[in-house]
Amino acid sequence: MSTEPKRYLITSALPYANGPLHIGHIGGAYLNADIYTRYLRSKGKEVVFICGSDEHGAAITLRAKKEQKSPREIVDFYHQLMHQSFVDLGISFDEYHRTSSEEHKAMSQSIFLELEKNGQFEVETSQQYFDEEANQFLADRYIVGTCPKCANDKAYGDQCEKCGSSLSPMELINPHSTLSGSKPVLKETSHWFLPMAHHESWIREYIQEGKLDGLQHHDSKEWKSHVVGQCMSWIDGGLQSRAMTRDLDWGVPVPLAGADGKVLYVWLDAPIGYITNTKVWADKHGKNWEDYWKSDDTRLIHFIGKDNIVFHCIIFPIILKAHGSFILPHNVPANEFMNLEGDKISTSRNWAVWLHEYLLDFPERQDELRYVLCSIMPEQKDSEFTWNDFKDRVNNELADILGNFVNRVFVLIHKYYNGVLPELNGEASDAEKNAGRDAFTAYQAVGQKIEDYRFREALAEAMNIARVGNKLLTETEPWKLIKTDPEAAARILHACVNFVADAAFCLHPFLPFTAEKIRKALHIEWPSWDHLGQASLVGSGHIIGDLPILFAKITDEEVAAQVQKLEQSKLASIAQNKPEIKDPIDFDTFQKMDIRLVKILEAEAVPKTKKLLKLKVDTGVDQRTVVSGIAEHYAPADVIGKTVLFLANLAPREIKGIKSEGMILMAENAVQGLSLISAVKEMEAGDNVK
Ligand code: B3M
Ligand code: ZN
Repeated sequence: MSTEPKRYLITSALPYANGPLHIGHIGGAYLNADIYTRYLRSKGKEVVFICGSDEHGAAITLRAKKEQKSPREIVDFYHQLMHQSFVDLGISFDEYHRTSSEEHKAMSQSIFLELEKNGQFEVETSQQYFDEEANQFLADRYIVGTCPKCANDKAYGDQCEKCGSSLSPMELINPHSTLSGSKPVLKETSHWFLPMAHHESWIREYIQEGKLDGLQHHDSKEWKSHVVGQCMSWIDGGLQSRAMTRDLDWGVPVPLAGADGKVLYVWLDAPIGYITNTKVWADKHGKNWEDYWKSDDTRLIHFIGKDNIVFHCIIFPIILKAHGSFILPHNVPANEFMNLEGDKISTSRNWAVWLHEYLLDFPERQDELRYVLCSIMPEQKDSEFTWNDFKDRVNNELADILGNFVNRVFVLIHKYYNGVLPELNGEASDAEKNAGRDAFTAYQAVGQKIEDYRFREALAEAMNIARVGNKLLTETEPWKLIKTDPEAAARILHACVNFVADAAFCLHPFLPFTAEKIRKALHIEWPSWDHLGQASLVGSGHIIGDLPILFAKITDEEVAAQVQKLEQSKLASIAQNKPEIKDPIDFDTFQKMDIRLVKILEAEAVPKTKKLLKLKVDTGVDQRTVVSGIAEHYAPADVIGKTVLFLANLAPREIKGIKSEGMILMAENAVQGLSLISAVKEMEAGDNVK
């Protein structure tokens, strides 16, 4: 369906109201959607941009429990914080509502009832874990046990975060409730299941071929390959029935008799939030929400992160189609993940750059963050944010290329023409013609790249307009020509002020604050996107104003302060997240371990490995070889001569072809990494530890 739609409905994933927003969220599903929407608005399209807080599910109740607050207090706090941060960053939602609202309860219940009426659910009775002390059924996340795949003893009922396996609570070994710590019992409960397998054939065609009901719906080649790939492997793995209700006391109540204590599954209610929030917006603006959700000439696009792909490409479309009257997404341009300073962003470990903190630490510098996050957006693969890179991009690109160009042009026009744009006379030189052509090519590319969801390249093209202008100034030196060939100087500065306007215009979806400053200083209005290039934005006789400072450089001190803040948060999280004491063992088991001090006699790196050192140690009774994974923390020379803790009777293992007898014992945390352990008094190799 490549025909022009009548209107666009753009959504960004509804963030859970269980914590603040971080840069990974922004680069994943909000900044790209905002750029896309601002671009469409500038083309004069009818577009509505919808988001809101996702306020249900175990994500919320778990947070509430941790903070000893009610779920309501949690969502009220984070809804407000997130909404304000979005506004402050210039993410231009038309509506930001919430799923704990009355409007949403009404919308999601009515959709549930319609599905129920259409016979789309199968009610199944099954055994589920129940906590007798807390007197409630346990959501998957409330059950912890040992992972059957990797033996991690802190695996959750839905997933093991250590090995990444997705699990069901029944698979956990030795499950216990996180509410009371007790061992849960199995108890019978009924739920409304969506039999997804019934929908397999059309959903496969929809994803793989872009067809719906035999008609071309979208071009699946326009979908990102990682999105299609993830969906197909899910479909190929067999679509399982999924419960659309839960036994929980926080959520949208199931609107049926006999369903007391049951709520809608959060992944049923949350995407319906897009619909509710569209209706909330439409009601405020005298529009009909159904035009946006039930009319084939609407183009629906979901911006999300890769962890939400199957929900938006498979489960929600099945719900929409099963309901009968809704349209399906035209595209779901999911992004991958953004890492931070060499590590995964993690809310629980507090390893993140929090948006509200950035906005406080760098007031009025939203566009700097928008610029960098767009430049490193994880469109096709995971990417990484570092503060040094942030500094380099702001200083070397925003300040030195864009800021410098705009500033030079304003200074020269004020200096030579008192701010009044000169007349055009004489024949343009090749340099001028080339610059005009290059700028035109660049701004045509910006729009095309945005439409292709290639926001990094689109931004680079927009910046190229400033590069073209800088190059023209450097090549032609109008400050010299002003004496020898004033007509040429006038033409060049005339062209350059228009490059400033064009660059600012093309950058406005990306850098709305900066573009607005430039627009105001130029005393112009923006054209429609499609009119750009047809006529100059700034003509002879036009008077320009004063330019405020666009970008201040990021200093080394600012970078150091941010890096230090991250390190401190890591320290604090280490203090909070000490490993729990393991299950008891008896004294005999302990006695079986031969722990002693050994002296390291020799050490060398194991070739072709990064982590391993081959050590020769003196155990007091023999000398032996042991391979130890400490090479990233200790150089060979640093360990020779040290007397350290050792487990001597670990069964020998072969590591990289070397027979390793025993194990050097080490302390570990996330800041120091690994540390050898020595005795407090002067002791000797072979001394027993008990
Ligand atoms: N709240 C998951 C997330 O924040 C979920 C998205 C809902 S979109 C309808 O990653
Ligand atoms: Zn595991």
